[in-house]
Amino acid sequence: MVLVLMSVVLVSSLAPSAHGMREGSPIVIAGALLQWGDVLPSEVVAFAYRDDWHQIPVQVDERDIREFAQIYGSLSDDAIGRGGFGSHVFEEVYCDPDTFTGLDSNPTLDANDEIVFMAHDAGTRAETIEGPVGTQAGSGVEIALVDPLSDEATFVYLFLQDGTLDPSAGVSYVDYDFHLLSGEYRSTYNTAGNDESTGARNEDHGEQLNPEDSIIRTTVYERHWSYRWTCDRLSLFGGSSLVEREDYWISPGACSRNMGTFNAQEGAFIANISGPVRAIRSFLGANSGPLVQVDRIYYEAREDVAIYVRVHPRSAVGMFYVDHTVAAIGMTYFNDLNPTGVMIDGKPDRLEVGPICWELVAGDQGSMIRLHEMLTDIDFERDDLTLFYVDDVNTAINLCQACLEGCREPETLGDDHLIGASGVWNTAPLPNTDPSLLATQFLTTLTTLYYGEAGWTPADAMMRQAWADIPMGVQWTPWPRPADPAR
Ligand SMILES: [Ca+2]
Ligand SMILES: [Ca+2]
Ligand SMILES: [Ca+2]
Ligand SMILES: [Ca+2]
Repeated sequence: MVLVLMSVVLVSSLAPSAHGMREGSPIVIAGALLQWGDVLPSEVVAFAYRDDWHQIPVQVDERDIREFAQIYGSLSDDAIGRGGFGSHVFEEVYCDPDTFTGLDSNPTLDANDEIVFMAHDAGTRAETIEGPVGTQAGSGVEIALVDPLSDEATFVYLFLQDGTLDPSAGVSYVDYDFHLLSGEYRSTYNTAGNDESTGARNEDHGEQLNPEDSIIRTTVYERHWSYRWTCDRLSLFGGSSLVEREDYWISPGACSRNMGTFNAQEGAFIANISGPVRAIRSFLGANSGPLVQVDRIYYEAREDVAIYVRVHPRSAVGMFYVDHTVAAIGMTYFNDLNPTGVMIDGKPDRLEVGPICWELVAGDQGSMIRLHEMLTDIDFERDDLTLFYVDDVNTAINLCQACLEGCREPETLGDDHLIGASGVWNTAPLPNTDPSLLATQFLTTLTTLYYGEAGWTPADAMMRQAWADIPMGVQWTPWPRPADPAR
């Protein structure tokens, strides 16, 4: 693939020896922490001190409260214009001027906006009281990152700039090209999920709506999206795609609901944001759960996926699972119940099943870790959660099909195999979690993915599990400190 036409220069910041600095992990700070008064997000710049000041990339993502109906594109006086999904239901979301979500109603850096930089870009404590060139005197804030796992502290300094600096520091860790085949999002996206020939609501097993050719690219991994829910390519270091599908089943082989049916009906994008520190792909709509929300946040070597399950009662929660391509044959699959691993070779394996915390897929092609977490007030039992794992090129499990353009015949997307396919399977019934149906309970599943070089072992997964369990301490103080002696 020729990369010379890329609009930004992707830069790698990763150093193999930087494990103690939580390599690949972001630090996200709420605007509420900073007390600069009315400043614009573009005024914020970040520096690390390593014998001298070095500018590091920083990003501000604005958030605001929105009515879901607005995100679907319904006018306030015409709530049924695009289906009226989520009228009178509000949530704080990422802002995007190119979707119906629109800009933050407060253009300054306000309390719910997020400032993000990478933990491993931090440096030492500044040995000077002179701020960096291009910054406003008296605006400095020292952020101390204290890692309880190592008792080490590293430092990042935020400043307001004078207009001469670029907050990206001239680099980009991730580039997201959201490309809708129909054209501009607001004028062409079929948020109502209507059949384009009849104008009626599309069949749930009907044609896939709103095709895309969207790419997320870093120096470590690349993802390609063909529909709102469908990532049909995930490659590491420019290699072949290793993931054939990331799909949903209510139980293995049950195709009444899957990403094909999600794509066929109503949905909307909340926000598409590209770099320099992270990209955000945030969207809504899973059949009769129009307020089901997915936030996928992409860093250079990590991806955070939050699925806000907002839906009427269902017979089971089900599972999101990952299925690999034949290019993954030869890799090894591990999880915390099966740390010795099994070979991904299309031949069945014997695994301990039960609730799992982490998964690792590693081989010459590179390594992928998935950490699993759940935020909920539903009383799930430990036995409700189990492992789904199938490695079988001749699987007897029914694989779902979807209607592509024109819907002549439903087709199996990708291949006919389950290759090292796995996921966290929640077999418990799901109570009402849809706020538009006056739900009183909630469920959010969180998955943190790390991508890296060949040869990661369970120790690499356990270290990242520890990072998730014991967050980095973040302390801040004005800089230079008033008590600092003049030197
Ligand atoms: Ca805001
Ligand atoms: Ca704002
Ligand atoms: Ca096997
Ligand atoms: Ca497959």
